[in-house]
Amino acid sequence: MTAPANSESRDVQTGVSASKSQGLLPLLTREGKAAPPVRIVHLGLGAFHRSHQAWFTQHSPDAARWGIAAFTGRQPEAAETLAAQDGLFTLIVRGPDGDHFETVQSIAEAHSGAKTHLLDELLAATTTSVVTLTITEAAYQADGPDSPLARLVGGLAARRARAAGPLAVVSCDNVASNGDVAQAAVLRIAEARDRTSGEAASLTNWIRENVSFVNTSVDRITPRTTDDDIAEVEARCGYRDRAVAVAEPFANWIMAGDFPAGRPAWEDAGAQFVDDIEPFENRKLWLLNGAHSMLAYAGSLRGHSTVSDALADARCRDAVEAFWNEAQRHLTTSELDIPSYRAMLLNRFTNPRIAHFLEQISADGTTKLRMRAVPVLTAERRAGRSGLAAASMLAAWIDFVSASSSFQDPLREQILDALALEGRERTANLLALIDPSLAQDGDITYRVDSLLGSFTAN
Ligand code: CS2
Repeated sequence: MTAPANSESRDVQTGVSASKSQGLLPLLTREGKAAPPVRIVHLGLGAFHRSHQAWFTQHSPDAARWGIAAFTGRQPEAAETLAAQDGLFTLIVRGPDGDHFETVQSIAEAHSGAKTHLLDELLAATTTSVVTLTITEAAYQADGPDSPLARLVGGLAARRARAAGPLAVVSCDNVASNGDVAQAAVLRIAEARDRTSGEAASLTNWIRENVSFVNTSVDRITPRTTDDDIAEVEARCGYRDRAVAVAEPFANWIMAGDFPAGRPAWEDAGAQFVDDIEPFENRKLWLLNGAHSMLAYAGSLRGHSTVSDALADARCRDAVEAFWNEAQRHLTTSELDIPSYRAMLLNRFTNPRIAHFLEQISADGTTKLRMRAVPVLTAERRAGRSGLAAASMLAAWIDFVSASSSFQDPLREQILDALALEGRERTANLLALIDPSLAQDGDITYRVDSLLGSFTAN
Protein backbone atom coordinates (compact mmCIF):
# COMPACT_ATOMS: atom_id res chain seq x y z
CA MET A 1 0.00 0.00 0.00
CA THR A 2 1.05 3.61 -0.37
CA ALA A 3 0.94 6.29 2.28
CA PRO A 4 -2.61 6.98 3.50
CA ALA A 5 -4.00 10.36 2.63
CA ASN A 6 -4.12 11.49 6.27
CA SER A 7 -0.38 10.98 6.79
CA GLU A 8 1.80 13.87 7.83
CA SER A 9 3.96 13.04 4.94
CA ARG A 10 4.81 16.33 3.55
CA ASP A 11 5.97 19.29 5.49
CA VAL A 12 9.61 18.51 4.96
CA GLN A 13 10.74 21.76 6.49
CA THR A 14 9.22 20.99 9.89
CA GLY A 15 11.70 20.06 12.53
CA VAL A 16 14.74 21.53 10.92
CA SER A 17 17.20 22.96 13.38
CA ALA A 18 17.65 26.67 12.79
CA SER A 19 21.27 26.66 13.88
CA LYS A 20 23.39 26.80 10.79
CA SER A 21 27.08 26.18 11.30
CA GLN A 22 29.93 26.64 8.86
CA GLY A 23 27.58 26.99 5.96
CA LEU A 24 26.16 23.51 6.52
CA LEU A 25 22.49 22.92 6.14
CA PRO A 26 20.63 22.58 9.44
CA LEU A 27 20.31 19.13 10.94
CA LEU A 28 16.89 17.50 11.07
CA THR A 29 15.69 17.57 14.72
CA ARG A 30 12.47 17.90 16.70
CA GLU A 31 13.29 21.51 17.57
CA GLY A 32 12.34 20.97 21.19
CA LYS A 33 8.97 19.36 20.38
CA ALA A 34 8.20 16.27 22.43
CA ALA A 35 8.61 12.79 20.99
CA PRO A 36 5.75 10.31 21.42
CA PRO A 37 5.98 8.39 24.72
CA VAL A 38 7.85 5.09 24.50
CA ARG A 39 5.54 2.10 24.48
CA ILE A 40 7.37 -0.03 21.94
CA VAL A 41 10.91 -1.33 22.32
CA HIS A 42 12.69 -2.42 19.17
CA LEU A 43 15.80 -4.58 18.86
CA GLY A 44 17.75 -4.29 15.61
CA LEU A 45 17.67 -0.66 14.53
CA GLY A 46 18.40 -0.77 10.79
CA ALA A 47 16.95 0.55 7.55
CA PHE A 48 14.20 -2.08 7.42
CA HIS A 49 12.93 -1.19 10.88
CA ARG A 50 12.80 2.43 9.81
CA SER A 51 10.99 1.79 6.50
CA HIS A 52 8.58 -0.76 7.94
CA GLN A 53 7.58 -0.90 11.62
CA ALA A 54 8.48 2.76 12.31
CA TRP A 55 6.56 3.78 9.18
CA PHE A 56 3.46 1.71 10.05
CA THR A 57 3.52 3.16 13.57
CA GLN A 58 3.78 6.69 12.21
CA HIS A 59 0.80 6.04 9.95
CA SER A 60 -1.43 4.69 12.70
CA PRO A 61 -4.08 7.17 13.84
CA ASP A 62 -2.86 6.84 17.44
CA ALA A 63 0.78 7.49 16.50
CA ALA A 64 1.04 10.31 19.04
CA ARG A 65 0.65 7.75 21.85
CA TRP A 66 3.14 5.17 20.55
CA GLY A 67 6.81 6.02 20.54
CA ILE A 68 9.57 3.52 19.83
CA ALA A 69 12.84 3.09 21.73
CA ALA A 70 15.07 1.40 19.17
CA PHE A 71 18.29 -0.43 20.02
CA THR A 72 21.04 -1.28 17.52
CA GLY A 73 22.66 -4.71 17.40
CA ARG A 74 25.78 -3.83 19.31
CA GLN A 75 27.47 -1.01 17.46
CA PRO A 76 26.58 2.46 18.71
CA GLU A 77 26.96 4.38 15.40
CA ALA A 78 23.45 4.08 13.99
CA ALA A 79 21.98 4.96 17.38
CA GLU A 80 24.25 7.98 17.78
CA THR A 81 23.36 9.26 14.32
CA LEU A 82 19.65 8.93 14.94
CA ALA A 83 19.83 10.24 18.51
CA ALA A 84 21.53 13.42 17.23
CA GLN A 85 18.38 13.92 15.12
CA ASP A 86 16.03 13.22 18.06
CA GLY A 87 15.02 9.96 16.34
CA LEU A 88 13.72 11.72 13.22
CA PHE A 89 14.67 10.48 9.78
CA THR A 90 13.56 10.91 6.20
CA LEU A 91 12.08 8.01 4.30
CA ILE A 92 12.54 8.35 0.55
CA VAL A 93 9.61 6.48 -0.94
CA ARG A 94 10.99 5.62 -4.36
CA GLY A 95 8.26 4.96 -6.90
CA PRO A 96 8.72 4.26 -10.59
CA ASP A 97 7.83 7.88 -11.37
CA GLY A 98 9.72 9.74 -8.69
CA ASP A 99 10.70 10.14 -5.06
CA HIS A 100 8.43 11.20 -2.24
CA PHE A 101 9.98 12.39 1.03
CA GLU A 102 8.51 11.74 4.41
CA THR A 103 9.75 12.68 7.87
CA VAL A 104 9.11 9.74 10.18
CA GLN A 105 8.69 10.70 13.83
CA SER A 106 7.80 7.47 15.62
CA ILE A 107 11.29 6.62 16.89
CA ALA A 108 11.44 8.50 20.17
CA GLU A 109 14.80 7.17 21.37
CA ALA A 110 17.73 5.38 19.74
CA HIS A 111 20.30 3.48 21.80
CA SER A 112 23.27 1.22 21.36
CA GLY A 113 22.39 -2.43 21.94
CA ALA A 114 25.30 -2.56 24.37
CA LYS A 115 23.24 -0.51 26.86
CA THR A 116 21.54 -3.50 28.41
CA HIS A 117 20.72 -1.67 31.66
CA LEU A 118 18.62 0.75 29.62
CA LEU A 119 16.91 -2.10 27.81
CA ASP A 120 16.13 -3.73 31.18
CA GLU A 121 14.75 -0.42 32.46
CA LEU A 122 12.48 0.03 29.43
CA LEU A 123 11.24 -3.55 29.46
CA ALA A 124 10.50 -3.29 33.18
CA ALA A 125 8.27 -0.25 32.59
CA THR A 126 4.53 -0.96 32.70
CA THR A 127 4.12 1.55 29.86
CA THR A 128 6.06 -0.74 27.50
CA SER A 129 3.56 -2.97 25.72
CA VAL A 130 5.25 -4.32 22.61
CA VAL A 131 8.75 -5.47 21.64
CA THR A 132 9.50 -5.69 17.92
CA LEU A 133 12.52 -7.53 16.51
CA THR A 134 14.55 -7.24 13.30
CA ILE A 135 17.63 -9.09 14.43
CA THR A 136 18.31 -11.03 11.16
CA GLU A 137 17.37 -14.60 10.37
CA ALA A 138 20.67 -15.93 11.65
CA ALA A 139 20.24 -14.43 15.13
CA TYR A 140 17.47 -16.84 16.08
CA GLN A 141 20.07 -19.57 16.36
CA ALA A 142 22.66 -17.53 18.22
CA ASP A 143 22.72 -18.56 21.86
CA GLY A 144 25.67 -16.52 23.15
CA PRO A 145 25.19 -14.46 26.33
CA ASP A 146 25.34 -11.28 24.25
CA SER A 147 22.92 -12.34 21.51
CA PRO A 148 19.90 -10.09 20.95
CA LEU A 149 17.54 -12.74 22.29
CA ALA A 150 19.68 -13.21 25.40
CA ARG A 151 19.41 -9.47 25.95
CA LEU A 152 15.65 -9.70 25.47
CA VAL A 153 15.47 -12.46 28.09
CA GLY A 154 17.48 -10.26 30.46
CA GLY A 155 14.91 -7.51 29.93
CA LEU A 156 12.02 -9.90 30.48
CA ALA A 157 13.60 -10.98 33.78
CA ALA A 158 13.67 -7.32 34.81
CA ARG A 159 10.01 -6.96 33.81
CA ARG A 160 9.06 -9.97 35.87
CA ALA A 161 11.02 -8.67 38.89
CA ARG A 162 9.11 -5.39 38.63
CA ALA A 163 5.76 -7.22 38.10
CA ALA A 164 5.18 -4.99 35.10
CA GLY A 165 2.72 -7.38 33.46
CA PRO A 166 2.34 -9.04 30.09
CA LEU A 167 3.53 -7.84 26.72
CA ALA A 168 3.83 -8.96 23.10
CA VAL A 169 7.03 -9.84 21.25
CA VAL A 170 6.67 -9.32 17.50
CA SER A 171 9.34 -10.90 15.33
CA CYS A 172 9.74 -9.05 12.03
CA ASP A 173 12.45 -11.19 10.45
CA ASN A 174 12.02 -13.32 7.34
CA VAL A 175 11.81 -16.58 9.25
CA ALA A 176 9.01 -19.12 8.79
CA SER A 177 6.80 -19.09 11.94
CA ASN A 178 9.03 -16.28 13.22
CA GLY A 179 7.00 -15.80 16.43
CA ASP A 180 7.14 -19.50 17.31
CA VAL A 181 10.85 -19.62 16.51
CA ALA A 182 11.44 -16.55 18.68
CA GLN A 183 9.44 -18.10 21.50
CA ALA A 184 11.36 -21.38 21.37
CA ALA A 185 14.70 -19.55 21.40
CA VAL A 186 13.64 -17.25 24.25
CA LEU A 187 12.38 -20.17 26.35
CA ARG A 188 15.63 -22.08 25.72
CA ILE A 189 17.66 -19.14 26.98
CA ALA A 190 15.33 -18.61 29.95
CA GLU A 191 15.57 -22.29 30.92
CA ALA A 192 19.36 -22.09 30.93
CA ARG A 193 19.11 -19.00 33.12
CA ASP A 194 16.71 -20.76 35.49
CA ARG A 195 19.12 -23.68 35.85
CA THR A 196 21.90 -21.42 37.07
CA SER A 197 19.85 -18.88 39.05
CA GLY A 198 18.74 -21.25 41.80
CA GLU A 199 15.47 -19.28 42.14
CA ALA A 200 12.43 -21.35 43.07
CA ALA A 201 9.99 -19.56 40.73
CA SER A 202 10.98 -19.88 37.15
CA LEU A 203 11.46 -17.14 34.59
CA THR A 204 10.52 -19.69 31.94
CA ASN A 205 7.07 -20.11 33.41
CA TRP A 206 6.62 -16.39 33.78
CA ILE A 207 7.44 -15.91 30.10
CA ARG A 208 5.07 -18.70 29.13
CA GLU A 209 2.25 -17.02 31.04
CA ASN A 210 2.94 -13.39 30.26
CA VAL A 211 4.64 -13.02 26.92
CA SER A 212 2.75 -13.44 23.69
CA PHE A 213 4.83 -14.19 20.58
CA VAL A 214 3.20 -12.85 17.43
CA ASN A 215 3.85 -14.46 14.05
CA THR A 216 4.26 -12.02 11.19
CA SER A 217 4.98 -11.68 7.52
CA VAL A 218 6.80 -8.44 6.75
CA ASP A 219 7.44 -6.93 3.37
CA ARG A 220 9.00 -3.77 1.99
CA ILE A 221 11.99 -3.68 -0.31
CA THR A 222 14.53 -1.46 1.39
CA PRO A 223 17.77 -1.11 -0.53
CA ARG A 224 20.82 0.14 1.33
CA THR A 225 20.96 3.94 1.57
CA THR A 226 23.68 5.51 -0.58
CA ASP A 227 25.57 8.82 -0.35
CA ASP A 228 23.51 9.99 -3.32
CA ASP A 229 20.32 9.42 -1.33
CA ILE A 230 21.66 11.51 1.54
CA ALA A 231 22.69 14.25 -0.90
CA GLU A 232 19.25 14.10 -2.53
CA VAL A 233 17.55 14.73 0.81
CA GLU A 234 19.82 17.72 1.41
CA ALA A 235 19.03 19.13 -2.00
CA ARG A 236 15.30 18.47 -1.97
CA CYS A 237 14.41 18.90 1.71
CA GLY A 238 16.91 21.57 2.72
CA TYR A 239 18.27 19.83 5.81
CA ARG A 240 20.95 17.35 6.74
CA ASP A 241 19.85 13.85 7.61
CA ARG A 242 22.39 11.08 8.23
CA ALA A 243 19.73 8.44 8.86
CA VAL A 244 17.87 8.50 5.54
CA ALA A 245 16.09 5.27 4.58
CA VAL A 246 14.91 4.37 1.08
CA ALA A 247 12.03 2.05 0.24
CA GLU A 248 9.61 1.13 -2.50
CA PRO A 249 6.02 2.46 -2.19
CA PHE A 250 4.64 -1.02 -1.42
CA ALA A 251 4.49 -2.06 2.24
CA ASN A 252 2.83 -5.08 3.79
CA TRP A 253 2.56 -6.41 7.34
CA ILE A 254 0.47 -9.43 8.25
CA MET A 255 0.22 -10.57 11.88
CA ALA A 256 -1.35 -13.37 13.89
CA GLY A 257 -1.30 -13.38 17.68
CA ASP A 258 -2.27 -11.53 20.85
CA PHE A 259 -1.24 -8.15 22.17
CA PRO A 260 -2.04 -8.48 25.89
CA ALA A 261 -0.93 -4.91 26.68
CA GLY A 262 -2.32 -3.25 23.56
CA ARG A 263 -0.79 -2.02 20.32
CA PRO A 264 -1.05 0.84 17.85
CA ALA A 265 -3.98 0.70 15.42
CA TRP A 266 -1.62 -0.64 12.76
CA GLU A 267 -4.59 -1.99 10.80
CA ASP A 268 -5.51 1.60 10.00
CA ALA A 269 -2.06 2.00 8.46
CA GLY A 270 -2.64 -1.03 6.22
CA ALA A 271 -1.49 -3.95 8.39
CA GLN A 272 -3.62 -7.10 8.31
CA PHE A 273 -4.50 -9.32 11.26
CA VAL A 274 -5.28 -12.94 10.39
CA ASP A 275 -5.91 -16.19 12.28
CA ASP A 276 -3.73 -18.42 10.13
CA ILE A 277 -0.60 -16.76 8.88
CA GLU A 278 1.17 -19.75 7.39
CA PRO A 279 -0.11 -19.46 3.81
CA PHE A 280 0.74 -15.75 3.68
CA GLU A 281 4.16 -16.26 5.15
CA ASN A 282 4.97 -19.08 2.73
CA ARG A 283 3.78 -17.00 -0.20
CA LYS A 284 6.12 -14.19 0.79
CA LEU A 285 9.13 -16.29 1.81
CA TRP A 286 8.98 -18.58 -1.20
CA LEU A 287 7.89 -16.24 -3.97
CA LEU A 288 9.47 -12.92 -3.01
CA ASN A 289 12.45 -13.97 -0.92
CA GLY A 290 12.98 -17.18 -2.92
CA ALA A 291 13.16 -15.19 -6.16
CA HIS A 292 15.53 -12.75 -4.49
CA SER A 293 17.90 -15.54 -3.49
CA MET A 294 17.73 -17.11 -6.93
CA LEU A 295 18.59 -13.75 -8.50
CA ALA A 296 21.27 -13.02 -5.91
CA TYR A 297 23.22 -16.20 -6.71
CA ALA A 298 22.39 -16.84 -10.37
CA GLY A 299 22.52 -13.11 -11.17
CA SER A 300 25.88 -12.53 -9.46
CA LEU A 301 27.34 -15.53 -11.28
CA ARG A 302 26.17 -14.02 -14.54
CA GLY A 303 27.77 -10.68 -13.76
CA HIS A 304 24.74 -8.67 -12.65
CA SER A 305 24.68 -6.48 -9.60
CA THR A 306 21.05 -5.51 -8.99
CA VAL A 307 17.71 -7.32 -8.86
CA SER A 308 16.35 -5.46 -11.89
CA ASP A 309 19.49 -6.14 -13.97
CA ALA A 310 19.40 -9.83 -13.13
CA LEU A 311 15.71 -10.08 -13.95
CA ALA A 312 16.32 -8.56 -17.38
CA ASP A 313 18.54 -11.57 -18.17
CA ALA A 314 16.34 -14.33 -19.63
CA ARG A 315 18.35 -17.10 -17.96
CA CYS A 316 17.75 -15.61 -14.51
CA ARG A 317 14.15 -14.72 -15.24
CA ASP A 318 13.43 -18.27 -16.45
CA ALA A 319 15.01 -19.70 -13.30
CA VAL A 320 12.76 -17.48 -11.17
CA GLU A 321 9.62 -18.40 -13.11
CA ALA A 322 10.49 -22.11 -12.89
CA PHE A 323 10.97 -21.81 -9.14
CA TRP A 324 7.67 -19.95 -8.81
CA ASN A 325 5.92 -22.69 -10.79
CA GLU A 326 7.20 -25.27 -8.34
CA ALA A 327 6.42 -23.18 -5.28
CA GLN A 328 2.89 -22.27 -6.30
CA ARG A 329 1.81 -25.90 -6.44
CA HIS A 330 2.09 -25.75 -2.65
CA LEU A 331 0.35 -22.39 -2.23
CA THR A 332 -3.20 -23.47 -2.78
CA THR A 333 -5.31 -21.29 -0.46
CA SER A 334 -7.52 -19.34 -2.87
CA GLU A 335 -7.20 -15.96 -1.14
CA LEU A 336 -3.46 -16.03 -1.91
CA ASP A 337 -4.25 -15.12 -5.54
CA ILE A 338 -0.86 -16.25 -6.79
CA PRO A 339 -1.18 -14.98 -10.40
CA SER A 340 -1.62 -11.36 -9.29
CA TYR A 341 0.99 -11.77 -6.57
CA ARG A 342 3.51 -12.95 -9.17
CA ALA A 343 2.63 -10.12 -11.52
CA MET A 344 2.99 -7.62 -8.72
CA LEU A 345 6.40 -9.05 -7.76
CA LEU A 346 7.67 -8.63 -11.30
CA ASN A 347 6.53 -5.02 -11.16
CA ARG A 348 8.21 -4.41 -7.85
CA PHE A 349 11.44 -6.10 -8.89
CA THR A 350 11.67 -4.13 -12.10
CA ASN A 351 11.09 -0.71 -10.49
CA PRO A 352 13.82 0.97 -12.55
CA ARG A 353 14.56 3.57 -9.88
CA ILE A 354 15.39 1.08 -7.11
CA ALA A 355 18.93 -0.26 -7.16
CA HIS A 356 18.56 -3.29 -4.91
CA PHE A 357 22.01 -4.83 -4.81
CA LEU A 358 22.34 -8.59 -5.09
CA GLU A 359 25.27 -8.43 -2.71
CA GLN A 360 22.90 -7.30 0.06
CA ILE A 361 20.61 -10.27 -0.56
CA SER A 362 23.34 -12.88 -1.04
CA ALA A 363 24.50 -12.72 2.59
CA ASP A 364 23.60 -15.50 5.06
CA GLY A 365 22.68 -18.02 2.36
CA THR A 366 22.60 -21.06 4.64
CA THR A 367 19.92 -19.50 6.82
CA LYS A 368 17.95 -17.93 4.00
CA LEU A 369 17.89 -20.95 1.69
CA ARG A 370 16.70 -23.15 4.56
CA MET A 371 13.56 -21.01 4.55
CA ARG A 372 13.30 -20.17 0.85
CA ALA A 373 14.45 -23.16 -1.25
CA VAL A 374 14.30 -26.17 1.07
CA PRO A 375 10.54 -26.17 1.84
CA VAL A 376 9.71 -26.05 -1.88
CA LEU A 377 12.24 -28.76 -2.74
CA THR A 378 10.96 -30.98 0.07
CA ALA A 379 7.33 -30.47 -0.94
CA GLU A 380 8.14 -31.26 -4.57
CA ARG A 381 10.04 -34.41 -3.60
CA ARG A 382 7.16 -35.49 -1.39
CA ALA A 383 4.82 -35.08 -4.37
CA GLY A 384 7.07 -37.39 -6.39
CA ARG A 385 8.74 -34.67 -8.46
CA SER A 386 12.37 -33.66 -8.66
CA GLY A 387 12.18 -30.03 -7.50
CA LEU A 388 14.59 -29.10 -10.24
CA ALA A 389 14.20 -25.34 -9.96
CA ALA A 390 14.61 -25.34 -6.17
CA ALA A 391 17.66 -27.58 -6.60
CA SER A 392 19.09 -25.14 -9.12
CA MET A 393 18.90 -22.37 -6.50
CA LEU A 394 21.00 -24.53 -4.18
CA ALA A 395 23.47 -25.24 -6.98
CA ALA A 396 23.70 -21.52 -7.75
CA TRP A 397 24.50 -20.85 -4.09
CA ILE A 398 27.29 -23.45 -4.13
CA ASP A 399 28.74 -21.90 -7.29
CA PHE A 400 28.41 -18.48 -5.71
CA VAL A 401 30.29 -19.33 -2.49
CA SER A 402 32.87 -21.20 -4.58
CA ALA A 403 33.50 -18.10 -6.68
CA SER A 404 33.26 -15.39 -4.03
CA SER A 405 36.02 -14.86 -1.54
CA SER A 406 34.08 -12.36 0.52
CA PHE A 407 30.68 -14.01 1.01
CA GLN A 408 29.04 -13.50 4.39
CA ASP A 409 27.43 -16.31 6.30
CA PRO A 410 27.10 -17.31 9.95
CA LEU A 411 28.59 -20.67 8.88
CA ARG A 412 31.38 -19.16 6.79
CA GLU A 413 34.13 -21.27 8.39
CA GLN A 414 32.24 -24.53 7.86
CA ILE A 415 31.48 -23.51 4.28
CA LEU A 416 35.17 -22.89 3.61
CA ASP A 417 36.01 -26.33 5.08
CA ALA A 418 33.41 -28.03 2.89
CA LEU A 419 34.56 -26.13 -0.20
CA ALA A 420 37.98 -27.74 0.22
CA LEU A 421 36.45 -31.20 -0.37
CA GLU A 422 35.81 -32.66 -3.82
CA GLY A 423 33.02 -34.03 -5.97
CA ARG A 424 29.76 -35.34 -4.57
CA GLU A 425 31.12 -35.28 -1.02
CA ARG A 426 31.76 -31.57 -1.32
CA THR A 427 28.21 -30.95 -2.56
CA ALA A 428 26.71 -33.12 0.19
CA ASN A 429 28.70 -31.34 2.90
CA LEU A 430 27.69 -27.92 1.63
CA LEU A 431 24.03 -28.93 1.42
CA ALA A 432 24.19 -30.31 4.96
CA LEU A 433 25.05 -26.81 6.18
CA ILE A 434 21.75 -25.56 4.78
CA ASP A 435 19.78 -28.52 6.09
CA PRO A 436 21.15 -31.95 7.12
CA SER A 437 18.13 -33.69 5.56
CA LEU A 438 19.22 -32.52 2.11
CA ALA A 439 22.49 -34.41 2.30
CA GLN A 440 20.72 -37.53 3.52
CA ASP A 441 18.77 -37.71 0.27
CA GLY A 442 21.27 -39.06 -2.27
CA ASP A 443 19.03 -38.02 -5.17
CA ILE A 444 19.11 -34.40 -4.08
CA THR A 445 22.89 -34.38 -3.81
CA TYR A 446 23.14 -36.02 -7.21
CA ARG A 447 20.76 -33.52 -8.79
CA VAL A 448 22.35 -30.43 -7.24
CA ASP A 449 25.78 -31.74 -8.20
CA SER A 450 24.72 -32.18 -11.80
CA LEU A 451 23.37 -28.60 -11.88
CA LEU A 452 26.62 -27.00 -10.77
CA GLY A 453 28.01 -24.56 -13.30
CA SER A 454 24.71 -24.07 -15.13
CA PHE A 455 24.60 -20.32 -14.64
CA THR A 456 28.20 -19.78 -15.57
CA ALA A 457 28.02 -21.91 -18.74
CA ASN A 458 27.08 -20.06 -21.93
C1 CS2 B 1 15.78 -9.89 0.81
C2 CS2 B 1 14.80 -9.25 1.78
O1 CS2 B 1 17.92 -9.43 1.62
C3 CS2 B 1 17.08 -10.30 1.48
O2 CS2 B 1 17.27 -11.45 1.84
O3 CS2 B 1 15.17 -11.00 0.20
O4 CS2 B 1 15.43 -8.32 2.59
C4 CS2 B 1 13.61 -8.61 1.05
O5 CS2 B 1 14.03 -7.49 0.31
C5 CS2 B 1 12.53 -8.21 2.01
O6 CS2 B 1 12.11 -9.33 2.73
C6 CS2 B 1 11.37 -7.56 1.26
O7 CS2 B 1 10.30 -7.43 2.09
